Amino acid sequence: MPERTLAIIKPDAVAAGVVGEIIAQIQQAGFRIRAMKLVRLSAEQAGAFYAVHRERPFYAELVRFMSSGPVVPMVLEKDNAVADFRALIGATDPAEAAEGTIRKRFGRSKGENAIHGSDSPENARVEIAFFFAESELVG
Ligand code: 3AN
Repeated sequence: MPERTLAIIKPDAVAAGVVGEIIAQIQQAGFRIRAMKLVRLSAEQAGAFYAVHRERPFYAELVRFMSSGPVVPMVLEKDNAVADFRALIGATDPAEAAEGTIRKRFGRSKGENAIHGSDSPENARVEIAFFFAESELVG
């Protein structure tokens, strides 16, 4: 069975109006979208999603940013989805991301870097359950 990962198009990219371009790149790279929605996270929800980072110096800024506007979480499916999606999005810092990656194309800074991707299959399962009920996964 193909692997699943969680992607989130972040508030900077939604505000910039590049959701369509990012989805096109994801689909052209061979990922199937199994679930997707537009949501505005509360600070509490953003804080819970990024709880593993709560000791990091950028945590408060990360929570503020991720709750600053709508985001587009989606469940993506493909063989090797977690690693392949991390490659498609590029390094955390857009300045260091490889040419053609989503963060290189659309990210502005380490914080406002356009898109999130799960970093392991285990975290993907937890992150998918954070946003979607099993009944919302289709196709
Ligand atoms: P990635 O999303 O590439 O796995 P992590 O897990 O190190 O990166 O960090 C989680 C999120 O925290 C990043 N996507 C980014 O938005 C934010 N972040 C990471 N480092 C910084 C930083 N130095 N300053 C501001 N935000 C950061």
